[in-house]
Amino acid sequence: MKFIRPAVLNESLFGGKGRGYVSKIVLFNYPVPPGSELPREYTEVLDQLGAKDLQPLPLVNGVACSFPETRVQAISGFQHVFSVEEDLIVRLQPVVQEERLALMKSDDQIIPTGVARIGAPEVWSKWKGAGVKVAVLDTGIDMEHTDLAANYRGGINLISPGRPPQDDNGHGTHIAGTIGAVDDGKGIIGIAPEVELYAVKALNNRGEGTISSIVQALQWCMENGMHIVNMSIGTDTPSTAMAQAVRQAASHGIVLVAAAGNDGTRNSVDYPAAYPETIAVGAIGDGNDLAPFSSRGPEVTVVAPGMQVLSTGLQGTYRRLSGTSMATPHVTGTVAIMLQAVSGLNHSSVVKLVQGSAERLPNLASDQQGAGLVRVDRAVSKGSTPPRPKPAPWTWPQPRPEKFFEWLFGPWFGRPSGHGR
Ligand SMILES: [Ca+2]
Repeated sequence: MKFIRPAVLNESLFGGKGRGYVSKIVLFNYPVPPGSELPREYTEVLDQLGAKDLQPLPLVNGVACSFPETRVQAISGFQHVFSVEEDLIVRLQPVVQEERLALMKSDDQIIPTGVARIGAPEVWSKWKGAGVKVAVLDTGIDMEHTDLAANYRGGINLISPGRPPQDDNGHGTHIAGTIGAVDDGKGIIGIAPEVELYAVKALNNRGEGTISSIVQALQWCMENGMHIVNMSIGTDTPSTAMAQAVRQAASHGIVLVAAAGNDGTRNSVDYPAAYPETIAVGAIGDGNDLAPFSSRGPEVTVVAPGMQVLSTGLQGTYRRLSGTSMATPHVTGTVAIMLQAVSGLNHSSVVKLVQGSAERLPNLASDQQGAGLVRVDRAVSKGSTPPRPKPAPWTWPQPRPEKFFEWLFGPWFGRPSGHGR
């Protein structure tokens, strides 16, 4: 289970909203304007029902709030209300810690095996992701880590508003390292070592956030011009609010990359990965076999290395973690390189290029691997090849009518023989 009933959760998560209250997301039929003011028709409805802790969610024409449990049934009967859902908990995809700390030599830089496996070193002479903005929607980023600081550009903390989005869990920092650890001759190197990293902290120190914090995170990404959002998070319950937020972000041109999930069974791809607008990423091991925990289903877009992935940890450390969470940033880094290297890409052509350049693995079914193993080297060369001009379709010669007989019988009647006499 990846969620708990919010009545219990919100008390533990955000300091308590009072007993007998439940957290809901109410979506309206008409827009909720940006800013803190809600239209009067909406506040009247919410006031009548005793709602409190209102948080507007303009991206989805909604509001997150808590209601007295006794009144909650009445909401959906009101005019203007499109839908009501629980503000469920969304978690980071659980990880398996293989080894607490990886010991690193101080004068050597390691290329993690997954980074090498997808062909990143082959493109670094030309492309390192410069100018591409990547949001890590997660527990934050350790912005002081020596392998990340140079690429860190800012972010937002939705758990403790006003405070920097410093990672207090370690999950987001590990993901940031795979995407964009710097090429400084020390530690590790990420797939796109000159990318611009942004921390969008929507999960607390236990790796828990809510649907409403994910919606707010995506809104921030749209307002701040992010090109790609890495979402190594999930829930097994669909949400109208999250689906709408994902659709809005994608139609805005943002590429969303999400972890398929760690349930390891058939038809178990989590949301948001299961939404058609996201690139859903499964995990393989060091060989070409599927990681046993990797969720399967028709929604899987591609796979990437996700076992014992070496990357950055808190307080300047390095550690190895396993999970589809760790596979996902391999695809995010790949998309960052693609956006720098291949001109004229839009949301749908990015997804097609990721699929079209993937390496199909011989022993895996398509619900396990999608289009195959993501390959940044192939994506870049396939994407940069100018399209071959199409041969003109062959047609019958069209003689003018007065020349028809000459054209038809010319070889036999009256046409100069053309042999130079
Ligand atoms: Ca480094």
